[in-house]
Amino acid sequence: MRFIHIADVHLGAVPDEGKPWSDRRKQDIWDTFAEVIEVAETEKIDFLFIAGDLFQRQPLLRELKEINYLFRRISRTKVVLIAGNHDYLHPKSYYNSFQWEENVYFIGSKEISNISFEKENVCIYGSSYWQREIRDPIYGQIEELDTSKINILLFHGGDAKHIPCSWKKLAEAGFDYVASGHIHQPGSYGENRIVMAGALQPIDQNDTGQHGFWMGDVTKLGISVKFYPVRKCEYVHLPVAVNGEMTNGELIYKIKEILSFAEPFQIYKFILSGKKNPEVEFDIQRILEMDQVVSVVEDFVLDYDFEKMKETYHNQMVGRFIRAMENNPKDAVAQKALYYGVDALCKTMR
Ligand SMILES: [Mn+2]
Repeated sequence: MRFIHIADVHLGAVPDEGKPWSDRRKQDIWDTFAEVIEVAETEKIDFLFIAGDLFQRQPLLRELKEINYLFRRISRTKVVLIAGNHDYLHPKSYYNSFQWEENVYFIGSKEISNISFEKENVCIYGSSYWQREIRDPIYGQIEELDTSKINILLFHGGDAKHIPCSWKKLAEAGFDYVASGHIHQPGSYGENRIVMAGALQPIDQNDTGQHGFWMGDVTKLGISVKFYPVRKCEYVHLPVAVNGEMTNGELIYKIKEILSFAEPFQIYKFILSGKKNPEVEFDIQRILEMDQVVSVVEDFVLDYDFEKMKETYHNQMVGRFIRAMENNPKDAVAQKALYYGVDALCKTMR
């Protein structure tokens, strides 16, 4: 049985709001979903699994109609989906009353239930969110499986507030494939029997690395499944070393040079670390206005000459503070406290 597995599409999300590329990213999310639908058609896929959070929030009726139209285009493919914590089954959710195409199977039960497909000898288990958080694990709910069938579980969660689970325990439950969602980084466990799809496209700047969909083949003899990246956008977190000699112009030059080698689909978060001369002002706003820069983290300390300051400000607060801090253990926390303290005191003197 051939399948495609996606999760966390988050249709309706507006990534990097306020940035010039935000609208394009919003549209990319819809376009990528439509592209997956086309792949399902050309690859003659039997099952499309959507493991929760298809929508960023409660879906609008017209949005459900849009995706139902896409599902109609792949009438040979059976679409099985569950609601996640973002698009959970609120009492007023349009999910509750929507008339899906015949090839669409929405598993809306609170507890784990299953749908059997006799012809394909497949049994698909799953449950939906009825609220934003579920703190109970699911193991007690999984009944004994009919091992003559290909058993599949659609699962959304994996952190403390969203159905906590251990992959090891889940692997022991005996499913031929567990199609998971919620964690936005893709990954697999237990010889690909358990796959976390990852967000189809990154939803915010913390969704670093590659994103895409999984396509595979599962039989009673085993599973083969592969990740297919869709490279419309990739967030990169890049540390940039600064030092006490560095001027603002040098930093700007360095950032521009990095960006000149960037792939067009990359968006950067720069983490400035190291030491900065207290006299130098970095123009962070200018960096933030560059193309392909979403944020800048100032993670450096100011480069003070503490020995010299001890002498110069011997009888003043700064001098006394530096001497007092010398009694602390020489660890990273004490170092930071020293820098922050001196910095605060120097600001009052300027
Ligand atoms: Mn989720």
